[in-house]
Amino acid sequence: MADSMRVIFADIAAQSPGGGPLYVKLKRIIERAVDRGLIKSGDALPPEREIASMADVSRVTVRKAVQELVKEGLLIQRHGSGTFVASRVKPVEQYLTQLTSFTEDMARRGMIVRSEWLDRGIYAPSPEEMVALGLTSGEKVARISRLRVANETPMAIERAALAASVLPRPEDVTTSLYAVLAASGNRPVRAIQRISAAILKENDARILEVQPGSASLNIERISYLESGKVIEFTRSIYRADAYEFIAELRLSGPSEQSAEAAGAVL
Ligand code: 16G
Repeated sequence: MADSMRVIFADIAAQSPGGGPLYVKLKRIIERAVDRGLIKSGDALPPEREIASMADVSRVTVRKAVQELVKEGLLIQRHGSGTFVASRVKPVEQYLTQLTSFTEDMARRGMIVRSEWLDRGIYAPSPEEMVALGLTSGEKVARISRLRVANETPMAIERAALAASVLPRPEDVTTSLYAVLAASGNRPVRAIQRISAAILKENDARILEVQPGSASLNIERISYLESGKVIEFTRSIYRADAYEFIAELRLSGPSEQSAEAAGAVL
């Protein structure tokens, strides 16, 4: 790794001929190395002083190039652990028409799914959970919070809450929550989703391996059983660069009729 880094950063003048500030040349060299896969997603960049010595430029030049690339999202900085190549993803296109689970969505695309547990247990519900899930006082809530990863790219943080009576043992969820719910006849058949834009704070950005301040799509899903009973209240934080939500829109019945009527008048 050290040798390949030396090759990448050696002789900036020869690798990036022409005029222009040195930091721009250094920036281009890092971009090219990432494009060619010489430095991969998740790889750490050598410390600033090492790059400065390999490239024979000042540390100020290195800092400026790195800062620009952090701003552009190619690199991320983690306090205390250094600078890394951000994980780059081709956005997943998600149609807002069917009630599917993360496992199903990703499997359909041939992606390999895994989750990292952030929290799992039975708790006293928050007032918001009590209202959303229609819990009575004394009832407990099962919470499962996971980082959802597809093809080794962190995609979303999902914090699901269900009545403890529905999911008495949260540890039963090993891969798919919806598979566990289906096994007990509690798989939701309908859901309402609210999607809003937000900016990632330090902690969630670190978990999702993006720079703090990056955009996210925050989704709140309330899912229902056929009977109308609420089964799941989930708040998710999706990386905005990893998802595109697509909805098909159609002219609705009444306006279609009024459009026809307008046509008749004309
Ligand atoms: C989806 C749902 C989430 C649900 C999860 C179950 C959205 C925004 N959220 O990610 O509410 O809990 O699927 O996935 O689509 P699983 O069955 O793979 O655990």
